[in-house]
Amino acid sequence: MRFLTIPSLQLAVIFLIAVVGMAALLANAQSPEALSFIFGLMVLGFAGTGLKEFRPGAGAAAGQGDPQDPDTREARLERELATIADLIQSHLEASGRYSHALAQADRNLPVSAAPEKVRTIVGLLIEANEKMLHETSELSRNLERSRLQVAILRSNLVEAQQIGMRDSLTSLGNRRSFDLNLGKEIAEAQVDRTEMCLVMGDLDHFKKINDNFGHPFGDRVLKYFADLLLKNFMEGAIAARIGGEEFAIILPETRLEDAQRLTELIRRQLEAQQWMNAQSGQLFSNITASFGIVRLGEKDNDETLLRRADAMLYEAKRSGRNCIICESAA
Ligand code: GH3
Ligand code: MG
Ligand code: MG
Repeated sequence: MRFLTIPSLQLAVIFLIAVVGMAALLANAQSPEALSFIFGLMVLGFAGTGLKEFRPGAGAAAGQGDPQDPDTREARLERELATIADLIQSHLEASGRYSHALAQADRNLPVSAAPEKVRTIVGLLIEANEKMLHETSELSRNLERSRLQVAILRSNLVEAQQIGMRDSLTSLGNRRSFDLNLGKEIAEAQVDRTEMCLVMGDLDHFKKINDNFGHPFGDRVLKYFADLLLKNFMEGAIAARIGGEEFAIILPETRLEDAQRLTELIRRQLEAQQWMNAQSGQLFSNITASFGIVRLGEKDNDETLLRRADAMLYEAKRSGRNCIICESAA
């Protein structure tokens, strides 16, 4: 077999190198592995924003423990992200080695290369390309595994955050969720110029109830009271347990008269509820609660509104308990 003249041979080999290189790039770009690699980069971006959302500080506040602890969800997520970063780094290094092999082949190709030498160089190039393809598919598998891990860890974190906002006994929002909601609802009501009320309720002589009937019975009363709040306040109301036997209900788009009417329904149902003394089997029905209600003013903020609602509740206790004091009537 005759070979081409020397300048044409050189051109042909350079062309061959370019074709092999392009083929490798195209193979990589069109293969699912390459897409997975790009997807992996997206995962890194997505996970990066996730980290912003789940600041270790916020996680710890939500009861998820010390982020330095190797077993926390944040720590596991960070380890997984570090693995992804390492995988991408190793892929970049492999790409660098591949480019280097191509450049080397180009340099090693003398102007008057013998056919044998050309064949060897092309063989080396094919080998480098195969190695590159193998490493890319390995990377793709590892990235997919990491992507799944990140998705699981992320969903666990969201769940943990939600649990951190809920009171485990009553399933109402806790103090933390109440504080967040109150600021948000006040801002919305002031921008939209809608009415908003805040109700604070506290079970009367609850310490005595615990002392007389035991803590588990007290817990039952707390749950019952929380259910009353959920049943009676309309959709949109945000009820929270903000202390031991203290509750707060944010009522967006609600007039003071309506807030008072609904609270009165709750007060009466609690007062009328029959309970059984587990020891004696006797029925009794004197478990009650006191309430304070305020309406949001133009200049109110969460602190002033809460302070005034607390003052109304205090007034209700002072007035003999089992009653509601509205700010306007105070
Ligand atoms: P007042 O009418 O003035 O509100 O009197 P009170 O006895 O209800 O108020 P006090 O603050 O003296 O007592 C509150 C009690 O609530 C004391 C505490 O043991 C009880 N408590 C707080 N958290 C829980 C809980 O999760 N379960 C039970 N069973 N009791 C709780
Ligand atoms: Mg009380
Ligand atoms: Mg109290």
